[in-house]
Amino acid sequence: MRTLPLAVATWPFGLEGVRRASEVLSSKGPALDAVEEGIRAVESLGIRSVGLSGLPNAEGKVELDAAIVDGSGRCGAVASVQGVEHPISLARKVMELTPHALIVGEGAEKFARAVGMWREARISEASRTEWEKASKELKQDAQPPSPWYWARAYESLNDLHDTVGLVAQDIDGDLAAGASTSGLAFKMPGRVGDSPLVGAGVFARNHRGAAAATGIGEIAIRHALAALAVQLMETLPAQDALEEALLQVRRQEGKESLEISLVGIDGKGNYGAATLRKSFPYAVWDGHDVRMKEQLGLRDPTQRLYSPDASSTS
Ligand code: SD4
Repeated sequence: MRTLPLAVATWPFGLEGVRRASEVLSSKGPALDAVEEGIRAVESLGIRSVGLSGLPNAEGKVELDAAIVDGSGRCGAVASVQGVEHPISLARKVMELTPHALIVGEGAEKFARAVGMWREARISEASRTEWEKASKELKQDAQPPSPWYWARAYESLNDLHDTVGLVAQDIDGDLAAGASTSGLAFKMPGRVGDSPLVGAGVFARNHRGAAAATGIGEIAIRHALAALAVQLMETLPAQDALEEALLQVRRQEGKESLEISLVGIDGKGNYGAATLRKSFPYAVWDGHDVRMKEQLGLRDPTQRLYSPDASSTS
């Protein structure tokens, strides 16, 4: 099958990722390379929610999560890893050089050293200042499982949108998905979100679809969200499948609005995005131009209000 190449990524910083992915795809590169290269571009931006510039955990350490999935069924991931500039590339090395799917913490750091990807873990000045401020507050009522502690971590999501999730389809119709994040700011040390968990934060199967999630990882984990969305793409176009997946989440969680969003591409080359927030900005390259789009939240549990406009599927 030959299709128009496509790349879709989460949040405004996703634009940079989609731009880089478009260069790879335009020169007939595979979707897997487009995902890795696109995410590397975002990891290099110096933002406070992806890469080494990300905000740290409750102990001031930047712990990174990332995964990459090839539509052929291969995958690799790293979690809670420190001192790695491009965790998405380390995830790809896990996929290509080891028989494993996920390596965490110190083991992932050892592996990073072995493949020349480790560097001394240093927190940026901006992140240190932010962490010092937060840790003073944390000390007042500090230890998990205090509800206040979690409130502080989740609060960070209000103005910091964390994960870069990127899905791509190449001219052969092959799909890939990936994600990279520093996770929730001031999280409990060792806490792992959805992004490095294949099926929760990312999933891809050729001919069926690819999806990536962003938001509160625990929600995506509870619902195996990316896998659910891709499963639904077997019978539904991307936009409907993503909305249906989030409607199921909303029904089961019993809450109208939740900090969780999805981007995806189905096997036929339609793309979409869905959210349980009020709105969700995402970036697209559809073979023509790179642009930002805004997806509005679902209106009520029985109805899809915001069906894709004519330009949101190709
Ligand atoms: C996590 N899903 O670690 C990530 C955070 C995120 O927008 O995507 N925030 O739970």
